[in-house]
Amino acid sequence: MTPKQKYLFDLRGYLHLENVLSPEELGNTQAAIERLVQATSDELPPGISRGGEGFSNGFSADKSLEALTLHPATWPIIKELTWNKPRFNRGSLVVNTHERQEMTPLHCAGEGFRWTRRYGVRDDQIFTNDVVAFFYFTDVYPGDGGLVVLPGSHKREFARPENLFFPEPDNPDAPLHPALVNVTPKAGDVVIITELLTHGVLVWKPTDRDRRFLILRYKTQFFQDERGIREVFPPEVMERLSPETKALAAYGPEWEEKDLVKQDTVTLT
Ligand SMILES: O=C(O)CCC(=O)C(=O)O
Ligand SMILES: [Fe+2]
Repeated sequence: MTPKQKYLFDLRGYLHLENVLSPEELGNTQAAIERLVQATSDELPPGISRGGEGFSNGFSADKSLEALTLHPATWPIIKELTWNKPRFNRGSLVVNTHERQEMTPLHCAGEGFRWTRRYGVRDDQIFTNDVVAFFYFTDVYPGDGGLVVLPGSHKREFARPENLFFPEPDNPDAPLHPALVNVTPKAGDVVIITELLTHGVLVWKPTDRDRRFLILRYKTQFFQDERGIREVFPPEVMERLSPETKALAAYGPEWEEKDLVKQDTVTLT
């Protein structure tokens, strides 16, 4: 990270990177997503299912999407934040439409299991064991809705008073609390957060456009959640992943560095 990125990520708990995808990357990923959206349930690649608002394991639908797990713009940041011990553990594709009328309430990692999810700084290095990269394929404009964050909340020390920020949770037209920021990425942008950051999702207002983005989640390679070590990708998904993605998704001990991490740029084979 540049000194400016480091300062802002530490201060606010998120980074908004603009124009990360090249026109070619954007075109290929948008086309792959459109194919998924148009597919009948029988036509979906094995291991991908429609659920909620999007596609579980959607990152594995096409190599253009899978390659984003190791994108040259985010890879150095993911490595840096996890102290060179990253493990990719989830990749859902979201298609957020006007049809869903309730907001996703503010939430963050660490509210229940406070001590397993960490954010901290030591020797000038930021560390977090819960990183999320949101890759956007459509534009978000102010007033559309979508992601809201509470900058700085990844360092909170007290429980958030209920209803402080959304006294009228069912009113989509209520003004946004001034402490909250509605992040408005454009197609090709990436937002990186530590999941320790308090965030939520406003109702998507446009009726003629949806919000399409990929959620790529990273932990440390030795992180175990409350349910212990689990294989997250079903075998039919694992089967079609490139060796580099499999290596990225692999567990490993705290004292070992993956070969992949030694590479500045990784190309899927
Ligand atoms: O829909 C969004 O922008 C955020 C979803 C979310 O809260 C998450 O993936 O952790
Ligand atoms: Fe979240």
